[in-house]
Amino acid sequence: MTFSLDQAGRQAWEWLEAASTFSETRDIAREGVTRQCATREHRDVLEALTGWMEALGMSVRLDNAANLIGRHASGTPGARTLLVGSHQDTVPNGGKYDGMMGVILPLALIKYLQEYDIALPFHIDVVAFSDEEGTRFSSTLLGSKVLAGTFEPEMLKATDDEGVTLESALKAFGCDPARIPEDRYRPEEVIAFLEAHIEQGPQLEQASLPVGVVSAITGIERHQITVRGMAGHAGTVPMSLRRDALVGAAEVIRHVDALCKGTDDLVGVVGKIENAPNGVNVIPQTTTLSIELRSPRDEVRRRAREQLLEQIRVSLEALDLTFDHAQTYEQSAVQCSPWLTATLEEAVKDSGITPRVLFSGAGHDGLAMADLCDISMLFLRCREGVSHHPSEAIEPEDLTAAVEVLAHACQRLARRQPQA
Ligand code: HGY
Ligand code: MN
Ligand code: MN
Repeated sequence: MTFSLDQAGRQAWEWLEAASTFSETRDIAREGVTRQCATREHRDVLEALTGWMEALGMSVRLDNAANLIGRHASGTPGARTLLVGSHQDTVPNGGKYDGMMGVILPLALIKYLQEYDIALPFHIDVVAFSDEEGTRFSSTLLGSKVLAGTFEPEMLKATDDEGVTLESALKAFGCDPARIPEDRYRPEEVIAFLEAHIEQGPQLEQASLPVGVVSAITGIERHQITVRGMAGHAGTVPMSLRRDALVGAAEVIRHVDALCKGTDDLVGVVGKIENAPNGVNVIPQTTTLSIELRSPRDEVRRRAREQLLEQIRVSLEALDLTFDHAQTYEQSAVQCSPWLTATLEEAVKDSGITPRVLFSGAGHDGLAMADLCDISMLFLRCREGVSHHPSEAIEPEDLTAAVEVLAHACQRLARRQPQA
């Protein structure tokens, strides 16, 4: 009984359904999936992945940043490695496919390659990165930075909402964070990094295409602003004397929205806000909010940052409010490698699909992996472009198409390898 591409697609679907059950939230349909770095849910999903990988004859290891790495070994002496994979973690109440689909699809591919005795002159390492979203520890791209050798040790001091440090969480997970530097890959051993991921946008669905190929990944920066005013009795302080931090925060939010709506190639959001003392009858004293700016052009994003900070300063001064500002993250935009993107385009054509090249407004592990090796991405259509939401959905048959494209891509990569 052969294992057809359709069966590979169905196998991926079943594995994804099973993986989605490892979630803090129980009612997945209504609440989505919540699985954060170095948690019980993370451990449980790695246990399942390990079982599926070992059943495929893969060797499996956990590195010191809780990345799970399964190797489909090549018999070619001195073989280099094709890295594939994505992140196991989700945003709170996220979808079933953002991240995990990029881990599962390569497993279905490997099962298909084995069934048809398609031997490759390179190893395939499938990686479930421990943390990409950075939800628990504000440690965006933690897992991929470790493999790329760009992990900053001070990240280990980051704490979650309960004050648990990343370092202690990794130790409790069975890792030795002090040895993280040993987990980097050496550039000379790696052919490239390929990530399959849902588009998280509407273009492929609008074009009625199951897959697309990525040309570049957006640059991202994040800031934290704390607006400081003066708490007081909401009934007795005259309006003209109030120093209301939340009114100041409203000005910040308005500036972010107006600037991004008025600037091409720029998007932004105030995603998190904390207000204190947050009493129904108390004038707010401090309001802390996150600001995120994204652009495919770093100079646009940086110019917008300067404009925004000046607008915030002027507005808060006029309200007799002070503020603290810290930039908490910056990641430059990354171009995918043209040769690898072209290889994926050819593989899409080999699969009988019209190639579509698109830009990613979402960040991905490729942003970090680009410091190690050439990268590119295969996007899959997602329903109405919805992501970071419980209703994130894909078409099962698109998994079949993606396995076929990845199989053609591997065979094209094999033909490119120098003969041993
Ligand atoms: O934020 C992003 O774009 C990604 O989902 N981490
Ligand atoms: Mn995401
Ligand atoms: Mn993602």
